[in-house]
Amino acid sequence: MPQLPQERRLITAIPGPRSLELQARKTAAVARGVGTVMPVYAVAANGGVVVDVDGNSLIDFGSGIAVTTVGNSAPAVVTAVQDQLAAFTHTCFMVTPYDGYVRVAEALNRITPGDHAKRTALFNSGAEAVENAVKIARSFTRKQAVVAFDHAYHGRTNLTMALTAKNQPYKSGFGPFAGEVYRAPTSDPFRDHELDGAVTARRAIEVIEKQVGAENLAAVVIEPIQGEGGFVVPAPGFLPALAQWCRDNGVVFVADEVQTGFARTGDLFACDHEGVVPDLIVTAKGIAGGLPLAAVTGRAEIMDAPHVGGLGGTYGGNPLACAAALAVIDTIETENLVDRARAIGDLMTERLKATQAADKRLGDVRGRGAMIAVELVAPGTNEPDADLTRRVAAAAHAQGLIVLTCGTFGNVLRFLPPLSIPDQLLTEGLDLLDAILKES
Ligand code: PLZ
Repeated sequence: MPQLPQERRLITAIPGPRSLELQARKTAAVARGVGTVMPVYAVAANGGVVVDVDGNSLIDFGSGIAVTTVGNSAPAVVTAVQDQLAAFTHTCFMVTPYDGYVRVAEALNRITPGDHAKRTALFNSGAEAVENAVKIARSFTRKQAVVAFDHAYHGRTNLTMALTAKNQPYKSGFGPFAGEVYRAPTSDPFRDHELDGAVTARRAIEVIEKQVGAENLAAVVIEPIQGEGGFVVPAPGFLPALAQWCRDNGVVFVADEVQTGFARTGDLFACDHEGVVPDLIVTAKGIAGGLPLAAVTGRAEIMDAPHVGGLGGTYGGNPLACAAALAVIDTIETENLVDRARAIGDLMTERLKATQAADKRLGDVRGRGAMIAVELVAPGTNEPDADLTRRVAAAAHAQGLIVLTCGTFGNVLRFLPPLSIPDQLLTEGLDLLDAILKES
């Protein structure tokens, strides 16, 4: 499809009449538990825009929650998937395999942190891959306990709900949850005022040692930058100290890079910013430009611990998703999207810091690369202002800007534009936010 006009264009109220009609049908047909942030029904998207059924063109600061990092319907992805679609759609890798899966594994082994021998296994969703990372770590260590962190998000399946911290909306009423999951304090420089990562790591390790014990602990699972939890970048030194403790204590260090991976943060992976080499790295979202794919990649001896036939699933590493992933990785490398993510981060951070200087409700501006957030608070405190956050997001939506919120306290606006967004749309989106903040 040719590139859509890269413009914000509102020709009806948001949502427009056709979207409202579809939303009524959704309410009648789709389970209520499946919510929608912005009930605007999409018909096309690329570059930095999403076009809806009413003909409105919206600026995309969400990338479908950090998925369309290379852009929606990125040309290389479309061609690769079309070719694969015409060749075959599915055989099941566990029945008669195909080279696309092997090539994705080779590519992930090459681009993920560390130059040790690695293996990869492919799955369908981030949650499924996190679960498999835990299975693999348990099989390798012959231990059972797993540690996750305050404010963590790892998914909605039973085991990953147990790893996820936040009750509403993810867990309430859905228990009992998987056992042998423990929670440790994390590093949140804005909220805990501790800028020394080693000190915060020590605090977490003490809880782990006292409440779990390394001799029982299979894995520490951590998002190197928390996503749903509020785009929390830990204090420098926190991740390296935790990784080192895991190495010294026979514990598998699992980095959940489902939201941070594939150039999003201005490096290929968020672990790269501090030279952290995880034993296992979990990826999904940005890996395949919107096709469902996820992976666990890691040290060969750990990955090879489960017995033959112990890992898999009907669709894991589906050929269409693999074709997409190969095109995504190629696009990131040939179009230098790591640099593009950094440039987007610089532009957004500079603008948002200027806004912050004049508006003390912006308690914190943070993030890395094209993963940037603003935490809204009562001026001069760190008391969350979820109501203001809701109002700003709603006003942005009404004006054709797709923004998402996050954070345990619901007071963080997060920006995850596709790396294919032109600067002029970034600037227009930030102008809109400035105007909305002034009126809110
Ligand atoms: N790990 C770090 O961010 C998914 C959740 C959206 P799946 N985050 C978006 C929602 O409300 O369901 C995520 C993540 C991290 C794991 C996951 C889970 O990935 O592909 O949604 O299963």
